[in-house]
Amino acid sequence: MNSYLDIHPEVAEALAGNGPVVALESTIISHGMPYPQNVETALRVEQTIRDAGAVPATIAVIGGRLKAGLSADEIEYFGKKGRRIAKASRRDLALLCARGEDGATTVTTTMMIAHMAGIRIFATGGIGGVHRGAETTMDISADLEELAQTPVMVICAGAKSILDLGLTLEYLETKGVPVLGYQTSELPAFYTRHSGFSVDYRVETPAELAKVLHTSGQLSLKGGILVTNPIPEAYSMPKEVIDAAIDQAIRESREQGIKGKDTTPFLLARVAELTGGDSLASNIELVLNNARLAARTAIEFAKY
Ligand code: PSU
Ligand code: MN
Repeated sequence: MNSYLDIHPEVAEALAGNGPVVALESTIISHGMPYPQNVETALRVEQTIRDAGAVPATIAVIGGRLKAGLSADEIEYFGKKGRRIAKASRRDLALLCARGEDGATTVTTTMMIAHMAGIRIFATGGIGGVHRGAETTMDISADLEELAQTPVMVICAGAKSILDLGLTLEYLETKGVPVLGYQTSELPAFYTRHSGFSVDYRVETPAELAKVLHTSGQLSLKGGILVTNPIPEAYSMPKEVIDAAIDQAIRESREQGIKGKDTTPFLLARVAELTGGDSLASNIELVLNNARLAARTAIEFAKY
């Protein structure tokens, strides 16, 4: 086993007994939501997974160690430090470990560390993708490359339209990543249930998701599987409101010359500010919803 990896005892015990485990990312805590809602949400997400009968493993880099499973104090630390913690993508891991530094794991690095630990299912809010204007900026999230090469099922609420959803789907197709819709044929767009784009396959139950993941392993396919789970109707936001905020945030990011790894956190924070507390409440609910589906899927997967 990787000598930089620390698996939390509760997680290690579950994995040793082939029990259900769900990985969670830490960038959503440090960069995705404001303090203290980020810490409250991270702890509620863990509790939701436990209540459903699975074990949560929040993933992060702390002092150069790759952590699969955090204590409540470590989650508090990430939430309080917020955007002062480095956002860690694939290119950053060796540097952070060599220097003994902290890093908040994105979808990319959470998938990597989950895979090192032997965790197959990961719940989050939204993934990175092909940004609008990528035909000139070439801003394409490393998340898509990781989905192409790491065999973890990522359960999200689709992608925000800060991205070009059509190009994101094209990229995933090129890379051989199946995009599944949970009880929907339409790709959900994070705050809203609708995007106008189709998913590759509609799946009805956690048992079916688990079977697809198991089968992918049986076939020795190297990549991941993307599951898109629409936000519950009661918490979804009016499309016009969210679209207007996203358009304004993108305009401001261009005016201010925001680039590279700062783009996504800038847009997320600005959209949240422009839409007030509404988008934060929706964001929290969709993450809880994804955690529940991931826990139920992990329980089905543990039967294989
Ligand atoms: N999209 C969201 N919420 C998030 C992220 C994206 O709706 O919190 C975070 C995730 O950690 C994701 C990362 O992996 O941003 C993508 O960043 P980039 O676009 O720089 O690859
Ligand atoms: Mn980028």
